[in-house]
This record gives sequence, C-alpha cells and structure tokens, in this order.
Amino acid sequence: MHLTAMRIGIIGTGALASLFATYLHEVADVVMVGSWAEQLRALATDGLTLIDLAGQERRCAITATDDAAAVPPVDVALLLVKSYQTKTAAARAQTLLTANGLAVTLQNGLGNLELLATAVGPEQATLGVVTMGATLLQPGVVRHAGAGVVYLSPPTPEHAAFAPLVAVLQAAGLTVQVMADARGLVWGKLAVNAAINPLTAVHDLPNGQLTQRPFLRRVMATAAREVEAVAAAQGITLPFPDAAAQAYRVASDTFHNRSSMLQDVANGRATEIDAICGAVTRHGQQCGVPTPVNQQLWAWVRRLEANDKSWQPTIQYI
Ligand code: KPL
Repeated sequence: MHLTAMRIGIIGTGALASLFATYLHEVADVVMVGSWAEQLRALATDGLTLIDLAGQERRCAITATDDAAAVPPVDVALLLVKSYQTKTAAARAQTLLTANGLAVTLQNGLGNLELLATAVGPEQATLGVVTMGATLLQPGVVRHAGAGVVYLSPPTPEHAAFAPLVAVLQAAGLTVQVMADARGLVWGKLAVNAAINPLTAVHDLPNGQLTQRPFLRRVMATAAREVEAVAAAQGITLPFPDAAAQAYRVASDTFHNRSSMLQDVANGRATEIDAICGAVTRHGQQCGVPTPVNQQLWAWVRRLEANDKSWQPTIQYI
C-alpha cells in the first residue's frame, strides 16, 4: 500500500534508475521514462526484478515509457541518466513536472544542475548525490551492489516538495542525508567518481579491488586529492575531511560492484569521463591547479571508448 500519493517520475532506465524505481514503487506512484528500447520491452513484459543487498529477489510491476507527454504530471522528477544525456532528460523533466514540482539530478559529473535549472527553472531544480552501487545484470534485472547514502540539497529552504521527498525516500528504506552546500556535495561525489570509476574501467576490476592493490590505492588517493585541490582553489569545501579516505570508504562499501564506467566500457557504450576527469582537468587548468592523474585517466578512458586496443596502462600514471 502506498504511504503517500506522491508521484515520482524517474528519468532513466539504467542500473541506478532501476534501483530507485524498485525501492520507491513500494511507497509512491512511480513511472520510469527513458529511451532504451530493450529495457522498456523487458519492463513491459516481465516487470523489474531487484536483487537486494541480502541477495533476495523482489519483482515489481513498473510503468515505463519513452513518451513523457503521455504521462500524468509528477510531483518529483529524479534524473538518473548519464551526464551526456542530461539535456534530453531535463527536457523530459520539464514536460513531466507539475507547476510547483521538484526536479532532482542524482547524476555523476559536473554541469547537470545548470542544464536542469535552465529547463525547469532554478527554484524547481536541485541536486543530490548517490553513493550506493547498482548493476544491471540484464534488461529488467538490477542488483543492489553496495550500500550507500542519498545526499540531497533543497533548492530553496521552503520548497514544498522537498521534505515529502525526503520522507518518501526514507520510507522506501533508503538512507538520506540533507546537506545545505550543493556545490560541496557535487565536488565530493566528483572526487569519488574520479578516483574509482576510470581506474576500475582501465583495469577491469570491481571497486573493492582498488583497496587491495597498493599501487592502485595510491593512484585512487591521488586522483581524489587532485579533485579536492581544484575544489579548494574555487572556495568549495567537500562534505568530508579527506577525499582520499572517502574514495577508499566508498570503494570498500561497494566492494563487489562494477562501477558504472566499467559497465559502460564493457558494454561498448560512451562513458561519463568527460564530465568527470575531463571536467576536473578543465577546472584545474582554469584555476592553475595541476591534475596529471585525472588527465591521464581521462585520456585512457577516451581510448577505451574508441576501442583502441593498441595500448596497455603502464604504471607511469604521472
Ligand atoms: O557512483 C558510482 C559509480 O559507479 O558511478 C560509485 C558506485 C560511487 C563508484 O564511484
């Protein structure tokens, strides 16, 4: 039975979008909006199956469509698409949202909130950061691959949909933390993503393996600290005292998870490397902070995307 009549539109049909849909459909009216035909077909035919953290399977029926205009308006739109799809997703959010609804980007990388705010208006757009891991095992089947937290920042202190959203996420069993400093939040997630995702993609390793190999552990720490330094140069404080320690913690908490970037590379899809290490490098150049490890990781993942097999990552990270 639904605890609330809140209507939530989940924009995206990938691993994290599916994870949110399976948890939230228990406590809200959920619709998924996306373009991935195979996934939409699987959802229509067999519904969505979640393998939870305890390894238990739960199956649910979820409404999913590629036509946002055909969906009744929603109170909250959650953007859970790749950063290179944000423009399309933001337009979908604008179509879906009620007049005083709330659109939340829970994506990786920089620049998503700005695009969302342009589409729905700055007072209706906000951001959050998600640290749990999710793996799509096949269309229609998602595994919750690592515990984590949903950090949320209100667009304005008085936005009417914000507190109900927090309550619904908690009722769904998710751990939520409200943070005032949105920029710190985004750069904090960026530090974790820059440290974990490209390394796992380049070395074809699950997240936890980065904590087990001393050299990779050092590279992970350096990548995270570079992001911290670029953030500090812009006056942004991360929501934790040590970016390297935070990256290590997230890699441990999501030990068996294959990062989203590794999943993208393995499936021959584009990655979010430009909005992660690419963005760190660009911002570093603008404020005079060197980011050699992020730059190297950026270049390598670009080569992986181009399916360039003529190289091997060497230990010359700097
Ligand atoms: O966000 C992630 C991802 O895989 O994209 C985590 C699990 C935090 C690893 O960086």
